Amino acid sequence: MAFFAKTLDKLKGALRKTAAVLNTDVRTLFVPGRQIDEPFLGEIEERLLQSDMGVANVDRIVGTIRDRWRLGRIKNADQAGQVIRDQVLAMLTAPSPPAADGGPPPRDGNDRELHFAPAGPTVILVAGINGAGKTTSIAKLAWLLKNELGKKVMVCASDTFRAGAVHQLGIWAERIGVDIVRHKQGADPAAVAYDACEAAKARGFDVLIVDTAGRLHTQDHLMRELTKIRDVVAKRIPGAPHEVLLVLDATTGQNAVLQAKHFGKAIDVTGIFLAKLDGTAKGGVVLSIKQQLDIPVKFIGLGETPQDVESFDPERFVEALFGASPTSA
Ligand SMILES: Nc1nc2c(ncn2[C@@H]2O[C@H](COP(=O)(O)OP(=O)(O)O)[C@@H](O)[C@H]2O)c(=O)[nH]1
Ligand SMILES: [Mg+2]
Repeated sequence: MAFFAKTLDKLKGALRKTAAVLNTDVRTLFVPGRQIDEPFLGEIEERLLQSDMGVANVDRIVGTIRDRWRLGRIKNADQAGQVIRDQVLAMLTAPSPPAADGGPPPRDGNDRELHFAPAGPTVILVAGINGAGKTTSIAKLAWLLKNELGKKVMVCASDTFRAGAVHQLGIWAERIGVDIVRHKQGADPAAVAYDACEAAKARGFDVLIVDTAGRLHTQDHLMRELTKIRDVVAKRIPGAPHEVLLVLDATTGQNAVLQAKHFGKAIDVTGIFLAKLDGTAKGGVVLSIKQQLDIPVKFIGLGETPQDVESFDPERFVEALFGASPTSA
């Protein structure tokens, strides 16, 4: 299926702060010829923790380096760097654990595809907390689907809560050249979604992307509102919503992981749009998401314009962070 990518330099630029923590700064430990010792392992551990990849992942990586060092299989800092790189890639692509009854995993954390309806409009429901980057990420998706896949895209302004939200989506829709269904601020968000579904069907749209108000999992009435929107689209369009994308703000690191846990309990999240990966040193959070939630990260946001987006690809991610594998060079 479609895979969207910018140049590797663009991705590298966006990830440079995370890379600085994970790699460049680690590299400063990597004085040529520096040998591995316990203080070195301590410094590595601290760096990795700073990237917000999560304690369990850090323990595993540092543990692997320590084991190989004690066995005499690796000796110097460069070899340790190679282990970090390989471990990060292995963790990001690890198969999902099987279900308790031995069946297939309930969700495939490596399924990074965007799933389309076999016929009729595909509905993508977008959720997240205030300011996570939902509306901007919708602009990105609309841009990609229209320009890269030639889809007929409609957006739905179901964030009727925040002042200016309908207007903000309207501006993006106009700039990108996609249709929008909107009511006034304060309108019932499910009613807007209802109208959007009818319009998308009647007018033969390929994709309908539904913006929603920011909410916290603790706001029961707002979580119910979200499930109401989901139920409305499910009744109007078979199989909808085909994707429920949770937008997370990468700059919030471990907090983003917590939010995802809570949202995941309230609504069946099919994928994560990890926004604001540019300009944060907490890019290691993709590892936490993988390890703690196993919800696939499908897209990453790399800036504020609709073009600043790409599909998440673990190999590209690792290459952007650590450079090409020295063994393959
Ligand atoms: N640097 C950067 N900023 C982003 C990204 N995505 C969203 N933003 C900014 O985050 C802020 C909140 O975005 P918005 O889409 O309004 O969030 P919403 O409340 O979840 O709809 C805005 O200033 C956006 O420009 C991203 O990928 N990178
Ligand atoms: Mg918004």
